[in-house]
Order: sequence, then structure tokens, then C-alpha cells
Amino acid sequence: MSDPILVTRSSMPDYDEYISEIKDMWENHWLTNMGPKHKQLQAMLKEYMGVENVDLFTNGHMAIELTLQALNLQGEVITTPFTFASTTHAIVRNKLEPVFCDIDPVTYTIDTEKLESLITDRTCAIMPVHVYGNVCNIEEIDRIAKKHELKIVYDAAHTFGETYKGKGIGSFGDASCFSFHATKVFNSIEGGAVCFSNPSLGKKLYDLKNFGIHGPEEVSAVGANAKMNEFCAAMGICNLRHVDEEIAKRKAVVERYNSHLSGVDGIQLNAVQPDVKSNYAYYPVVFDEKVFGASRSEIFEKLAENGIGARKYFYPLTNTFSAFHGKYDVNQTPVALHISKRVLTLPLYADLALEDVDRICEIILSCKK
Ligand code: T4K
Repeated sequence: MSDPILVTRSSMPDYDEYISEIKDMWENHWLTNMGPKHKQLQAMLKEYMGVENVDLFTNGHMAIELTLQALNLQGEVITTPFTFASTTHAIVRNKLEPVFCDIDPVTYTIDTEKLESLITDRTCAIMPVHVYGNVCNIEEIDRIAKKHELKIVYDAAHTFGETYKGKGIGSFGDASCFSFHATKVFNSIEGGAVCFSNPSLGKKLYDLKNFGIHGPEEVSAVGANAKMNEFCAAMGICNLRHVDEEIAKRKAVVERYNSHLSGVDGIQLNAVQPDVKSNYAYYPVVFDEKVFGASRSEIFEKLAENGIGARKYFYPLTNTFSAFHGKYDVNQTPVALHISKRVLTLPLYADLALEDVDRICEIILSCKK
């Protein structure tokens, strides 16, 4: 059997490129705490992401957690359960209450038609997720947030490098939080970033990622340690040089999948949205067992038998996690529940061979009855 194919594979620069990038660290002995690589990557990202302000973090999760803390929120945060554990955990760990809104059945992002009815006098913020790189209904979220004076924090973990109507995706809301994890379109091994509109929020975030230290003799907040170290920043610098090429290769993989799977009865594919420059982050497929003739689980197993590691992102929904002891009612988000039971994310990374995509699709289509 051929080598296993996993859902993704980290992008890495050439070994020599990384080694030459970290060489000066043996001269300056500067390893962390906002050193020269950190500053360089931050400047490069500001330019690449087309945003006014960006700061770096140790990972995407801490970026979200500290953004919520910096905004000094209390009460309820409206979000979606069709996401990675991080989104909901960041809310709960800030002693805020998640209120789950259902998702749109096509983009899998927050359903803005259901959003406003969930607002109470305790609502302080909306945390929508640009899931799989699909962009939320930004205009409608803005309108609702303005009307009710709510903060907007986007979980933008999946949208690195995207633009909406020509603007960097990090330019919207009060803040957008990105993940640079090894599994993402752009990685700094582990890493994350927050793009923000108000510089005073940025100052708070800068302190919070360094224990809340505000000056040599002043600790003004109870912060965490969420600084990106220099090895990670160096990896980010190298990967950023190649990211456009990586995205172009991902696009070719996505188009190859589409060429086999589009138009097949019982399969819902993910389309690039109008006005969005996509990063081709994930390849989700929703299977309708009644029409396709095989269930998501059967297809998952069949792929696994053939050494192909598709994943059920995002199943289970976060509002069903045992960590929450049955506190949330999953029936309040029926569309999210429906999709989470039927979705499979297929392998997608820049170097995935197109012949392997052909093979994966052949296996999937062989399950059709
Ligand atoms: N918000 C959203 C919406 C997110 O999706 C995430 C993270 C976050 C927030 C939080 O951001 P971070 O704090 O993570 O920066 C993975 C990632 O760990 C996680 O970053 C990501 N979302 C989530 C969707 O996927 P797992 O548990 O599925 O990862 P794992 O270890 O099974 O890896 C998946 C595949 O990736 C492997 O089968 C092979 C490949 N891989 C993995 C690693 C670790 C590599 O090629 N290289 C590697 O180093 O969570």
C-alpha cells in the first residue's frame, strides 16, 4: 500500500533556508520576548495581510483568549458550535457565557438571520468564525453589532491571507484572531496573530501576552505568557516567502477534487464565495446518505482502510462536549448538528499529488450506491 495520506501536511521551507534564517540567533542570543525575528515577521505580516495593526502570539488560541480579556467583557458572547474547541473554550475560560447561534447551511458560518434574536441585555460581544476560510456575513454582523453596541471578535484561524472586497480579512470587526499552527495554510510551527482596529486594544494585548507587564516597574493586568519565540518567528518569515506559491498549489488540488466530485448527487461541496480571495484552507464535503447511498462514517472508514486520513472537522459540535456537562442544548443549532454529522474534510496541502486526489475521489465514488 502507498504511504498514508493525512488530512494535511505542514508546509516547510528548505532546510537550508531555515538554518540560514536562524543563524544570527547564535550571535545575538536573543530567543524570545519580542526579539528581532518577531519584529520582522510582524512587519512582513502587516504588509502581507493588508491590515493597519497586527501583533503576534504563541498560538491562535491565546490570541483569542487574550483578545476577549483585553476587551474587558462580561456576560454573554454569541458564537457558533461548528468550530474547533478553541473558540468556545476561549469564551468559557474568560468566565463569559457562550450563546450558540446556528450556522448557514451553505457557508457554515454564523446565520445572521438567527443572530439578532439571541441578543439579550447580557450580550457583550459576537464571536463569529470564518470556518474553513469561508467569510462570515460581515456587513450584517457589523450592522447588528452597531445597533446593539456589541464588540465583534472574529475567529479568523482559517482565513490567513484572504481578502474580502479587496480588503485584508483582518480589517473587520474590533479584532480578528489568526492561527499559524503547523496544520494551517501559513505556519510558524505554533503561532497566532491578532489584527485590531483600535491601537489602545493593541497596547493592552501587548501587555497581556507578557504577563500584563506594562513597564519596568509596573504590572497593570493579570496577563499570560503568549509571546511568539524567535524560532517560530523565523519559521514564519521563511514560510511567508513561499505562501503565495503554496496557496496556488492548494487551489490546483481543490480544482482537481472539484473536477471529480462536483455535480455528484448527494455531495455538497464548498464554493469560493463572491468577493473573497480564498486561501483554499480546507476541503469539506457534506454527504447526504439518503441520496449518495453511503454515510459519512462509511466513507471515512473506507478511506482509512486505504491509508487516507480524512477528518470530521467539526464533529462533535462544541456545545456537546462532555466538558460542559450537558449545559447547552444542541437542538438549538439544528443546522450545525446536521452538517457536523455529515461532513468530512478531505486531505489538502500544497504538495498533495493530483494523482492522489484522483485516487481519493475514486474511493469515495466507489462507495456511491
Ligand atoms: N479556532 C479555530 C477555528 C481553529 O481551527 C483553531 C485550530 C484554533 C482556533 C486554535 O488555533 P491554535 O491555538 O491551534 O493555533 C488541529 C490543529 O492543532 C489546530 O490548530 C486546528 N485548529 C485544528 C482544526 O486542527 P488536530 O487535533 O486535528 O491536529 P492533529 O495533530 O490531528 O493534526 C492534523 C494533521 O496535520 C495530522 O494528521 C498530520 C498533520 N500535521 C500535524 C502536525 C501536528 C503535520 O503535518 N505536522 C504537524 O506538526 O488539531
